[in-house]
Amino acid sequence: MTLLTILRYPDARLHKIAKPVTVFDERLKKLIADMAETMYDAPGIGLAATQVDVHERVVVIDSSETHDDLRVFINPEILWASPEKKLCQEGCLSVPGIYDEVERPAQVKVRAQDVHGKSFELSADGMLAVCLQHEIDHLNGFVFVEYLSPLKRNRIKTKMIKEEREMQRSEPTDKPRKARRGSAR
Ligand code: GNR
Ligand code: NI
Repeated sequence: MTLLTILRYPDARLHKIAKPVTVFDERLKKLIADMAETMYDAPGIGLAATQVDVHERVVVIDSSETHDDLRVFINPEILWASPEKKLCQEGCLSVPGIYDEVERPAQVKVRAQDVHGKSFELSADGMLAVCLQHEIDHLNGFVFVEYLSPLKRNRIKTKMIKEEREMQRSEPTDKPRKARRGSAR
């Protein structure tokens, strides 16, 4: 098992559109296992492959209270979304520390494939419905902050870039400090 690195907004790779999975093999199983481990470790209730820089249509979700109900969605598609909408406070592992309200359809019907390539359909409401839509957005290169106003989004972007810079500064490196001084920061 391997913990994967989660891309942080505003990384351009979060806007890549993921390609459909066509081969259901051991490599896919390993990716799913590593994504699940990364999601539980974070901890989060969902993770899209896009967030770990794998641009394939793979999603893992565990929105259960007990963290023992892993669901895997390969090539997920929204077949139906309810006209009824719901506001939910959302967060994202790619935008750590930021939470804001997003309005989405309250219920969705999704079609996806399992790890073996078998197609299934699922009707979801509550947190699972929110999470499915949030993860499918990731596969389409969309991060939840893009639903917020440009003002909020720009504030978030600036904060994330600043934090990233602070993290780089305090991170240990194999280079002597002297060699790092000249870099552009
Ligand atoms: O862990 C997560 N929590 C969450 C809370 C409200 C709405 C959506 C989510 S998904 C998020 C994990 C994540 O970033 N998935 O892409
Ligand atoms: Ni997310």
